[in-house]
Amino acid sequence: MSSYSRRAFLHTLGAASMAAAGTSIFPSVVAAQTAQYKLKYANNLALSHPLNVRAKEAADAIKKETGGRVELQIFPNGQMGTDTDMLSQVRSGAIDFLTQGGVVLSTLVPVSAINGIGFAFRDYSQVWAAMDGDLGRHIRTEISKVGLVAMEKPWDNGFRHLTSSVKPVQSPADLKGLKIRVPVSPLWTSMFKALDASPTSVNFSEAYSALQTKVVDAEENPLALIETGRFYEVQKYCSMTGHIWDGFWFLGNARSWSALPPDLQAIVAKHLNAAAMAERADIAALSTSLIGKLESHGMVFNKPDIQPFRAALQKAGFYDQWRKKYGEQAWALLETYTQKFA
Ligand code: X2X
Repeated sequence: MSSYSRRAFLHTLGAASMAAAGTSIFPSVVAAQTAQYKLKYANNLALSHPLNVRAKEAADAIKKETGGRVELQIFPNGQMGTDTDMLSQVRSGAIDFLTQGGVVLSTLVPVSAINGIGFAFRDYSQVWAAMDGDLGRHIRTEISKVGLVAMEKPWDNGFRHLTSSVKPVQSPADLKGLKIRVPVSPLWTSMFKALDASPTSVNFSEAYSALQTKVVDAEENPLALIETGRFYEVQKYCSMTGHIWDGFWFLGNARSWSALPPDLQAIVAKHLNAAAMAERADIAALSTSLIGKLESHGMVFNKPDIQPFRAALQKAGFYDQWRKKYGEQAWALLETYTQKFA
């Protein structure tokens, strides 16, 4: 992964120096380089992930429609640091935008993890009804209280599945003592502890090496990330649990956002939200088409019955505990879109 990011970086440098060399010959290149608003956008995903592919399309469309006044500069692949670092940077204004999972953002905005309650959503129709509806609106309001602006449409990360280098997970008993990497988030740790596993919080940029060096034996992520993050190189089994759905909020620093005149804000928001919709379709397609590809890389798939996992969480008091933490109002919003937990 690191040689990949170095290549991407060199490629970027190459493009920049070519543009610089061309400036005296092509004055239009100079114009393109002097955007009035240069907005730095960082994320933790590989360049090949649909999120970066669609973000690049949005950046091009924004540049075009604003006549070069707004330039969205993309820093993918954790180039700006770990998830925790990037969250501080977007709050301080060192970067202007960040896409971050709601469940990770919860270290700052607790309710943003509520969509990650284990086995809450049955399918995407429930997910998008909730996230584009009242639940998403409630979370965005809470996000706005910490100096951040969330674009209206969350992007998809996906339904998460378990991977392991030691054995397939077929029932809750297989999780007992399993050393599993989870993102830095209280909800995740709590859920895997309730399932009797042994979770360790690791930022995404360090997850691959934690698996490679066997600090942990397992991790969990949507298929698009298992593929673009090359986890199949260090993981053998993939158990299709779909235990958590999480998406990415497109977060802006509130000061950077309000520095943009309203007409430019409208253009930026329009293209980012449209890109989110396109990215959702990409992920939905990949969530089935990638199985064959990952099998060809040697991964072995199984599909456990999820009822015993849900029952184990219930029995461990997981749902009751988080219902109390989020409060009745937020919990009721979640249950408007999912089946009831009690
Ligand atoms: O860290 C992860 O596993 C990731 C990339 O899926 C999130 O951002 C939650």
